[in-house]
Amino acid sequence: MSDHFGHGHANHGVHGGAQPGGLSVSENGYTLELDSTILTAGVQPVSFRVIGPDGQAVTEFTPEHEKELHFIAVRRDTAGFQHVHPVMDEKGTWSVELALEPGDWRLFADIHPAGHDGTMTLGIDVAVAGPYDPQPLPAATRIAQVGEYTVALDGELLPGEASELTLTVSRNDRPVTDLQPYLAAYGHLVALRVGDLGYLHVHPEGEPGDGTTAPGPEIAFMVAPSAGTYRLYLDFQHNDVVRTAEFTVQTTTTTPRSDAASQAAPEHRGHHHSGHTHH
Ligand SMILES: [Cu+2]
Repeated sequence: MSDHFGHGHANHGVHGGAQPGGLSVSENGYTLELDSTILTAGVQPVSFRVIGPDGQAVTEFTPEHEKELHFIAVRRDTAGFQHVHPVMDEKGTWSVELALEPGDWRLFADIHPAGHDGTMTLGIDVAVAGPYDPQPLPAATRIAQVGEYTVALDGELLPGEASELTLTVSRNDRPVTDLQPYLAAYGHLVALRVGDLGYLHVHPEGEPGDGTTAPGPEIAFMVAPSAGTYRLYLDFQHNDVVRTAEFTVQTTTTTPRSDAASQAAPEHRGHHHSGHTHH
């Protein structure tokens, strides 16, 4: 089974016009089914199943990044992000604890059902009872502070193109060069599109033990966004603690290329321009 994770990620899904995942509760014949979609505030167990094309709960998954299922919870206003790894029983029911505050939440299951060709992300809405105090979107920023750690974001999100982002981790103003592998990578980045929480597949460049990827301070990712604003959540591990750095980033609206140069667009990226007409 160890053959199945960490390989072939470099180009998978990274092309212009890729649709984000997580916008559907059912896709490719697989459906996310929660035991309850009305929850109370507080820390509580949440349980669910993935129903397969045969109508039965799926019990066989191909691990991706060491886990058979990655589960993301975020409130609709992008607060309260949690990336957790539920445990499955023999009948295919998954359980995990979430810390939920009142409001409308979106839950995502990032899966690769055995026998299906590739990964998919299913998303479902849940309502958490109680007085909801929706928060405005945090301002766009390229620096995130997490306790003693500072994470700096470099690179541009280019609409419809494979875009490289580099996150640089420092602690008390010193670069962190001994990041710990966490689920077969030095960092995991989740990108959610503001407005519909479209879930972007983000792929780390390089992995621990490949002979070229250093354990910090830089972690590189490839992502292919549509135009818009994104919330980015970076999970990284250092000193045995996993922390999450959060950013708000907009795609770049002006290209550095001149009109004259645009006829000879660089060929090293963006093979699949979306065909949208600008202006
Ligand atoms: Cu995960």
